[in-house]
Amino acid sequence: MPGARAPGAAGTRLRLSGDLERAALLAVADLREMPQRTVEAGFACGRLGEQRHAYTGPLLLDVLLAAGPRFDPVIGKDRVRFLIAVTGRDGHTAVLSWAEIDPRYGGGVALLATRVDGRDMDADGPQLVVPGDTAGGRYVSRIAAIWTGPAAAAGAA
Ligand SMILES: Nc1nc2c(c(=O)[nH]1)N[C@H]1C(S)=C(S)[C@@H](COP(=O)(O)O)O[C@H]1N2
Ligand SMILES: [Mo]
Repeated sequence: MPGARAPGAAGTRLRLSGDLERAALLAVADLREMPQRTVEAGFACGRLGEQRHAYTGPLLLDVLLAAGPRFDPVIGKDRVRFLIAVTGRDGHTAVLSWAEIDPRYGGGVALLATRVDGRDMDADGPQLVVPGDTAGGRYVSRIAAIWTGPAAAAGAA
């Protein structure tokens, strides 16, 4: 999956790292090869007013599972240690928990959008879309990096 893209796409690849079997550099085109979901979602934005768009992309959960998170797949509670941090090119970072998007726990939807209202985002990089959020803070645009790993790696006991 990583490494196959044209040189022009290199600048918009996101770095997927953390406690994973297969860390990856992913272009928007790589994300588009995964099963896509379209959701309508919106958030209140101080600067732009109410935003509402149709976002298309793979589930964040599927992207992370494809990278092989190193929790015990059999012991269901082992995964609740995991955090997910999504960072934009400008450094803006939003955190989710693994349980929040795992169907056995919160089951929330989170997408890595590759299209907004039908427009490809290859040049900008993907955007995190959390349809359950009514505020804009976690709709991280121009994603540069995603890290997932246990809370202990982030300094928690
Ligand atoms: N990369 C990045 N994405 C971001 C933000 C940001 O500062 N950086 N701000 C968030 C917030 S708070 C809102 S309301 C929306 C719209 O913010 P904007 O004014 O930066 O477009 O983008 C979200 N995504
Ligand atoms: Mo915002």
